[in-house]
Amino acid sequence: MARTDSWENLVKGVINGDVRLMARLITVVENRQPGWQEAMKRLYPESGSATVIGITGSPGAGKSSLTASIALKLAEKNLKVGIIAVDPSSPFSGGAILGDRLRMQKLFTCEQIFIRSMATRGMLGGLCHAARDSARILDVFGKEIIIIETVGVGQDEVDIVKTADQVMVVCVPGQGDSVQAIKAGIMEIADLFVVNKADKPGADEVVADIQSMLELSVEADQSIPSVIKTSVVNNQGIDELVEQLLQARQKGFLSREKESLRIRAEMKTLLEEEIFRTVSRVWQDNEILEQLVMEIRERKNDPYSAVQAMMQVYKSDKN
Ligand SMILES: Nc1nc2c(ncn2[C@@H]2O[C@H](COP(=O)(O)OP(=O)(O)O)[C@@H](O)[C@H]2O)c(=O)[nH]1
Ligand SMILES: [Mg+2]
Repeated sequence: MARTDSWENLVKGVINGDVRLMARLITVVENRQPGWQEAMKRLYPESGSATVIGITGSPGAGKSSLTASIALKLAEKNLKVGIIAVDPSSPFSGGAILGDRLRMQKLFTCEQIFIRSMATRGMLGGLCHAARDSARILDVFGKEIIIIETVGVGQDEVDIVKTADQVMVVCVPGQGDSVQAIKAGIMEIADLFVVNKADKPGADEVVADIQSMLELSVEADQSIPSVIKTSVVNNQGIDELVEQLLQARQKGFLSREKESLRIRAEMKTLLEEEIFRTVSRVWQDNEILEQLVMEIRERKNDPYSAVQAMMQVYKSDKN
C-alpha cells in the first residue's frame, strides 16, 4: 500500500473534505483492507450528524429517478448530499438512463452531491456493513443527508434499510396487488410511502390500498406513515416529498431505545463477521484441514468433533 494510502492519511482526507481520499477510504473499508478497522474507530466519534434515508421498492419503481430528483432539490436548498446505490441496474453506475439524461447529468456535475454505487456481491464484510460504513464515512466527510437506494428484494436489502433513520418505500400503479408486492419486513419499518408514476392510471387506487392497509396494521400509539403521490416525469409531488423528509429530519433522531437496539444489532453482525474471519484463517491452514478431512474420511474422526476442536484452537489462540 502506498504511503499516501495509509489509513491515517485517508482519514485525514475525509476530515479535510478531500473527495478522492474519501472515496478511496470507502473502497478500503468495503474490501476490509488493512487499516479499515482503525479508520472506522477513528471516524466513529465524529459521526452521527447526518440523516440517512433508505429508499426501497421493486425494480423499475423509480427509486433511482426519485433519488436523483430528491438529491437535486436538497442541493438547491444548500444541503450536502451523499447517494449510495445498492442496485446493480442503477443508472448511477452507468446503466440505461433513457428519459432522464438531463437530470442525471445535473446530478453528476453537482458539487454538493457525491454518488457511490455498490456491487451486491462479493462484499467481504457483507453488503449491510459496506453500506453502513460508507454512510458513516460520508457523514464525517460532511454530507448532511445520505440516501441509500436498495432494491427491496433480499434480506440484505431489508437489513440495509433498517440502518436508515427514515425509510421510504416506493410503489407504483399497475403492478397487480401492489401492497402484497411489498416485502414482508419492509412494511413495518416504513416511515413514508411514495406512490410514484402518478402520471399513469391507477395511482389513487394504490394510495387507497396502502392507506387501508396501514390503518389496519399500525398500532394505536404509533403515528401513521404518510403516503405521497409523485411523478418524476411531471415533477409532481417531489417538493412535498422533500418537505416531508426535511420535517422528519427536524423532528430529530431516533429514540434512545431504538438507537440501543441498532447498536446491538450492529455489534452482533460485526462480531459474526469477526468470528467468521478468524475461523477462516484457521481454515486456510490447509495442513490441519487436510489432516482432519482424511481422518473424517476414514471414520477415525467426525465433523462434529473436528469443528469443536477447531473452535478450541481458536479459543486458545485468543487467550
Ligand atoms: N411514467 C413515469 N416513468 C417513470 C417515473 N419515474 C421513473 N420512471 C421511469 O421508470 C423507469 C425505471 O426508473 P428507475 O428510477 O431506474 O427505477 P428503479 O429501478 O426503481 O431505480 C425509467 O425508465 C424511468 O424513466 C414516473 O414518475 N413516471
Ligand atoms: Mg435504481
